[in-house]
Amino acid sequence: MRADVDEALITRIIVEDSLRHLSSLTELDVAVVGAGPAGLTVARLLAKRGFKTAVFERRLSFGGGMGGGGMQLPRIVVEEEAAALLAELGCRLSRASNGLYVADAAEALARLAAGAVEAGANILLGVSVEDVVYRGAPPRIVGVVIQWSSVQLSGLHVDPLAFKARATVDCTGHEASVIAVASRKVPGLGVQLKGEGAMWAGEGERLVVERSGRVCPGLYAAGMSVAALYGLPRMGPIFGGMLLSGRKAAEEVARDLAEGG
Ligand code: 48F
Repeated sequence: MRADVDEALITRIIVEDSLRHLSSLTELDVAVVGAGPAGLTVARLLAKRGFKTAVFERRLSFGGGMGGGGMQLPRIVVEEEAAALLAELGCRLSRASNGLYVADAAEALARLAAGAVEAGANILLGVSVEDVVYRGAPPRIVGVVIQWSSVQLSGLHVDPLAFKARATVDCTGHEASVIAVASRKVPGLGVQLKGEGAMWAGEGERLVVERSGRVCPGLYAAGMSVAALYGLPRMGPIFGGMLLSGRKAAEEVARDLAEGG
């Protein structure tokens, strides 16, 4: 190990490379907000199709609610159709019963994150989306306003930066925080956030997939933000709906972008 590594050089490498990287992302095809199971799936599938994709994640870690398994028991459950999505990433699953499969929560989120990165998605950790960028009447969402999460937590007033995107996908889970801010600050979108319903796992899984996709021009939803938007039942620690919702939203985004939307 070399003992003469220069501190200023380390700083310069980090600053120059980070700025180059961030500059290259200011005009995206797809901005995914939230690196939970839905967001990582959306990002992987769209990056794989060649769309320039970035994921903005408020925390310094991947996985959203997946790491917590079921009340911190380190297992998640998925239905057969979604098990295939994890299996294609190399995730080990065991058949349980009634068409359900069980996987290790940490392994599942690690595979989802690695899959997104390998597909070419850029994941930015510690970055919160606090607002949207819009244009026109009727309005269209054309990007996200971001801030370091640490600055948000500090309470300091620091003006944020904006990244443009042809499509923004709210994958922020139970909060639906992008949809919440868009509905509040751009009333012309006509979007109303209902808040998620109480638990009914099977119905929640079915409906969350069915309703995933376009919310209004430029804005899409996947995962629990769909349940929050439309008042659908929650489903707890079964994650197949999150993966299949991500796939459905990715397909809609890809179709709209291919049509020039
Ligand atoms: O909560 P989360 O895992 O959402 P999801 O992908 O999956 C939901 C399940 O985990 C579970 C469930 C169903 O099985 O009920 O809860 O829909 O991941 C959401 C991620 O978004 C981040 C948050 O830190 C989390 O990692 N996030 C939330 N708001 C913002 C954000 C924001 N404004 N900016 C950036 N990241």
